Amino acid sequence: MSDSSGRLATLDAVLDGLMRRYRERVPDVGIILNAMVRQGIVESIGDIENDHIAFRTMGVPQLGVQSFEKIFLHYGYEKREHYFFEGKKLDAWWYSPPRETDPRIFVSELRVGDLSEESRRIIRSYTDEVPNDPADTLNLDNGEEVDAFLHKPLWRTPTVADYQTLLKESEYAAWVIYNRYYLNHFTISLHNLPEGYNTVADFNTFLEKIGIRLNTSGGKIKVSPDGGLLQSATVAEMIDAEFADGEKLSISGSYVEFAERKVLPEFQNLPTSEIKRKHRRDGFEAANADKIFESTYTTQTLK
Ligand code: OOG
Ligand code: NI
Repeated sequence: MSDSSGRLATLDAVLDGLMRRYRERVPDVGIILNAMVRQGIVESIGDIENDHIAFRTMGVPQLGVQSFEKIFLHYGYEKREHYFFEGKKLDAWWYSPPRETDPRIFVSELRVGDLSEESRRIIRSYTDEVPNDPADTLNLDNGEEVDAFLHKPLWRTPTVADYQTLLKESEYAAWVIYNRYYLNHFTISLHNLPEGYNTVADFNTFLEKIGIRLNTSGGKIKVSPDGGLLQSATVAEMIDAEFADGEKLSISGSYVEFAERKVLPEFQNLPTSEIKRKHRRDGFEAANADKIFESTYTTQTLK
C-alpha cells in the first residue's frame, strides 16, 4: 500500500500515536485542551488546529535530520527553509505538509562535531550503538512499525553522570540523549479561535489563569521581525526519569506551544470566511525559535 491515500492513512496513524504518547507524558496538554472545551473556546478537542509538531535529533552521520526526515518525506511532506542557531550549535529545517489540515513539522539537529571532545565522546558512545541509518530498513508503509520506532530506545539508557556532563555543555544534547524522538511539542493554532482567545496576548492571559507557566526567554510573546508570526510556549514539564542502574532524576520532558499567524498583506482585503492557511504567514522564525528551544532548559524549568 504505497499510493497517496494509503500513505496519508499511515501518516494519520503515525500522528495519532505521537499525540497519544505526548498527552500521557505532558499533563499540561490535557489541562489546556479540557479548559478550552470547558470555557467554550472550542466545541470539542477535535476542533483544535495543530500548527506544527517538533522533533530533536543528534547530528551524527547515520542519524540526525537526514535520517529522520525520510519518514515524513515518504508521507508527502516537503523540505523547506533551513535555520542555524550558532550559540546553541543547532541546525533546523521545517517541512510543509501534504494536506492543509496536517501539522507542519520542525526538525532540529545538534551539531555534535562542534561540541567538546568529552561531549562528543559521550554522545558517540551511545549513537555508535546504531550502526546504520535505521530509517533505511524501516517499512514506512507500516504505521505500527513506524510508531514503534519513534517510541523505542535507539541506544542504551543513559547514566545520570553522562546526562549531567552533557547538560553542562548543551541542554539540547542532554534532552535528546534521554528523550530521543518523543514529540518535543505540539502547537495550538490561535488565529481561528473566537475573539478574546485568537491572539497570543489574549491566550497567554487565559493560560496563566488556569495555572500554566510560560517560557519568559526573550519575553512571553515571541514576534517575528515582519510581525506575522507570534508564538508563546509553556515551560517543559519535569518527568521522573529512570536512568541506568535504576538511578532516578527529575528532568525536562516536553512542552506545548501556541502560534498566531497573521494574514499576509496581499490578502488583507479577503473576507474572513475565505481565509485559508495559505493566506497567512507561513514557516518559522529563527529568532523566535532560539527562545522557544529554552522551554526545556534549566534556565526556565528551574526558575
Ligand atoms: C524547537 C524550538 C523552535 C518553533 O516553533 O520555532 C520551535 C524545539 O524546542 O525543539 O518550536
Ligand atoms: Ni515550535
